Amino acid sequence: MDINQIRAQFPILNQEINKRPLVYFDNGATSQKPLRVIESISNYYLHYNSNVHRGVHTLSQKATDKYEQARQKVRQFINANHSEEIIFTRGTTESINLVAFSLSQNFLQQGEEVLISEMEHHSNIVPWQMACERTGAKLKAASFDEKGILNVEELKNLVSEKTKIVALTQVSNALGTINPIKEIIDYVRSKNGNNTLILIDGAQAVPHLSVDVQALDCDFYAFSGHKMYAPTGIGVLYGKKELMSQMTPYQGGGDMIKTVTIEKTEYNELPYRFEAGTPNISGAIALSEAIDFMLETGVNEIARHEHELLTYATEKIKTVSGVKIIGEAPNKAGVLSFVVDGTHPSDIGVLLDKMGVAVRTGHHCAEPVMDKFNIPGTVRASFAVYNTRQEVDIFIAALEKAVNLLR
Ligand code: 7TS
Repeated sequence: MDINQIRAQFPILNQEINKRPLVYFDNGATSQKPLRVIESISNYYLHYNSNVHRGVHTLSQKATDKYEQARQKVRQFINANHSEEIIFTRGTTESINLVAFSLSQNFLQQGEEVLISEMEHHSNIVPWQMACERTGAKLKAASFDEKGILNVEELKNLVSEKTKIVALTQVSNALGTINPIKEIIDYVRSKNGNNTLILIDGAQAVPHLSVDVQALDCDFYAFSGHKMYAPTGIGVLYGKKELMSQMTPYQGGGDMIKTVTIEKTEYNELPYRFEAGTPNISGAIALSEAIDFMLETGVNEIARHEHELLTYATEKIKTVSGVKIIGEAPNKAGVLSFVVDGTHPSDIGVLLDKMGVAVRTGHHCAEPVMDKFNIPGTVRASFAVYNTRQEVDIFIAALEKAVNLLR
């Protein structure tokens, strides 16, 4: 992998922040976009902007073709069986809300249970709390240990005949932990067959690992475009066809219907029954371009590079006095969360920014994780394909300076 050639594709990286070269380590929040992704959006608006699935005219047909080709691209990327199983959404949050809302209409019932973990992002907690409030079902959560490793045995013990839904993150955004989701899915299937539905939150996984939804045998898989080099406002819900075709639509409106009378509506087929209204057409097309970028770079190469940066940064940060890493699972994606004795994470974040280094500070929308460690938040450096060891060196030097200033 030629890192200079990769960096050249991300013009935004070539700038100074507070008179220092930008070091962008906030990829867990959102990644930067390569030029080809940005150009795919302007190309759409310059040459074939039009609404999809509606017009007989040439531009509308072209827009529709490109939008549907993007669906095919996503299908191949995660190895779904059918393109109807790919629903375009605004992102992971909307994908999970769609499933939680729809299942609370005609699947989940009083006395049944939804099982999550304590390391979920709020968007894989709150929609299930809402679904439980609507139905009278109960939310249960498996814990994790002081290293940030999911207590898999505890989770398995929480699976009973009452468990209707298991919703788990593949990679924790706050800890970096990669969970053994295949082992968990296999266990749930062996115990409850298809009676328990399984949703995987792949927001932090898809940008870093190759994903095969058929091999996983999950029922739903949710992810966001903007963390994998695509724009904001586009995301994906994968759902098994047999299931999704029986589920109640999440939103009503144009495109999701077959026929409408004032008295009654017949819903459209998949995937359209879950895509009410004009979708994010340019976003889907740009997501397809981002997938091409990832495939051409090599998903395994990206993972290897990020893992190398994580290992290097983890070693180096241990030399900074007072640093405690939050999340020390042996199997981690490129997330380095930490606190420093006697300092507040946001003070560190502000000082790092003054030295050109962008990190995220706070609870990372995972408050139960912070509660567990009894901390208000962490500083989080998270890596992407374009980051370098030199940037890690700059970050560590800046961190040392920040810590000295704050003490
Ligand atoms: N699930 C996980 C594991 C996430 O990390 C995020 C976003 C979401 C769901 C929600 O994704 P969205 O695209 O719908 O917002 N995580 C973060 C983060 O760590 N910093 O900013 C957003």
